[in-house]
Formats: sequence, C-alpha cells, structure tokens
Amino acid sequence: MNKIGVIFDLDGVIVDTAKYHFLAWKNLADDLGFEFTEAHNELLKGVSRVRSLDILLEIGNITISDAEKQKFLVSKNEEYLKYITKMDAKEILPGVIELLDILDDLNIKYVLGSASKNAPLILKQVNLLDRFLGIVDGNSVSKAKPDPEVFSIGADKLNIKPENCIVFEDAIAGVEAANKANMISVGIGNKDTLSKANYNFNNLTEIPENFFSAFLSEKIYR
Ligand code: B16
Ligand code: MG
Repeated sequence: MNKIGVIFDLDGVIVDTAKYHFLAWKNLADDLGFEFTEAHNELLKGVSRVRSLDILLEIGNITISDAEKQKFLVSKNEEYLKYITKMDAKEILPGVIELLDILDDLNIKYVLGSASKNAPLILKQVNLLDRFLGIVDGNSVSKAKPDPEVFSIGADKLNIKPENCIVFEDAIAGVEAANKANMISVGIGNKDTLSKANYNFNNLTEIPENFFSAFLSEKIYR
C-alpha cells in the first residue's frame, strides 16, 4: 500500500519559467520608466501574479489605480504567454523525468502544486500534463503561498495524509507553505535561502535513488 504522495512546485522545480516572468515584468518596468533587475526578480519567485505586481510597483515607487493594475496584469501575462507558447520538452529541468520514472516504478502518486495560473498550459507545452494525477494551480486557490492551501488541496487529490506528503519547492514562500501544511518539505536550490526545508538539494539530479523507497520502508518515515 502507498503511504506517501508527492507534490511538485512548477517554476524552479520542473521548468525554469522565472526567466520568462523576468522578461515580461522588465518590459512593464521599462514602460513605467524604472530599472527592474534579476535580483529584483528573485523577490517574485513563488509569489502570485497580483502580489508580484505590487512588489514591482513598490520597487519603482509607483502608485496606480486598481483599474490600471488590472490592465498591467493582463498585458504582463500576454507578454509572458509569448514566451510560454514557444516552450517545449527541452526546457524540462535536469533530473525531472528520471524522478517521475522512479515514482511511477514505486507506484507513488504525484500532483502539481503551483502558484501559476498558466500551469496547465506550461505542462502541456513540455509534454508532462498527462503524467500528473492532478493539478493545483493559481486558479484553484483563494490564498497564495505561504498559505498552505495549495498543498492541502494537493494532499486531498492524492488522498494521502498531509504528514505523508513530500513537497518539492524552490521558493521560501513555498517551503513555508509546505511546513505549515505539516508536510515533508524538500528545498530545491540554495540551502541557505531554503534553510527552513526538511531536506535540501541543489537540483533534482541530486535526489538519491532510494530517497522515496526509504520513506516507504519507514526507515525515515515520520
Ligand atoms: P502566473 P510556482 C509561480 O510559479 C512563479 O514562481 C511566480 O514567479 C509567479 O508570479 C507565479 O507562479 C504566478 O504565475 O502569472 O503564471 O499565474 O513557482 O508556484 O510554480
Ligand atoms: Mg517555484
């Protein structure tokens, strides 16, 4: 019997869409007349689109009406979609396919838990949509990460108890959300940045082959 389930974040874990978010947000900042750097873009990782715009406007020290914000959210996404619709399977990050194959072999179910409202389109572009049991994205939640809602819905879809779900995340807000959901958090990326994660790896190629089977055999099962 399966005792564990897995929830994957999308941007920064399965694919690197942060670079396209950067180009689209930078385009908006250029139009508004201020500099938006890659360091600024780090602040937007794992954060919802609406919150990202607020952070960007804070950086530019700009105040605008809600109607204008709405207009910018639409135009930013249109710009972002120009990049997304050109994506293909070559953009899947190293180690992803191997990890999904291991999970399939062990009969462990997995779902997506992403802040992105474009998550289904992105998975379709890279040919991974059919591999996931379910998708929880920015359209499915009322509260964004670090709220645990996205992962709690994921656990429901997996039909696995939260404490037996393993979450792969690259963002501080996502690790915090997984911890709040009482799940096992795996930080992908800088260990110092993601110090609150239960486990840390630089990328998915570093996950030991027996990582999941060790949980299944209850050697490190909580
Ligand atoms: P969208 P994740 C997040 O994806 C991105 O990291 C974040 O930069 C973005 O603002 C958010 O999705 C919303 O994306 O504009 O497509 O709805 O890391 O949660 O998979
Ligand atoms: Mg992410």
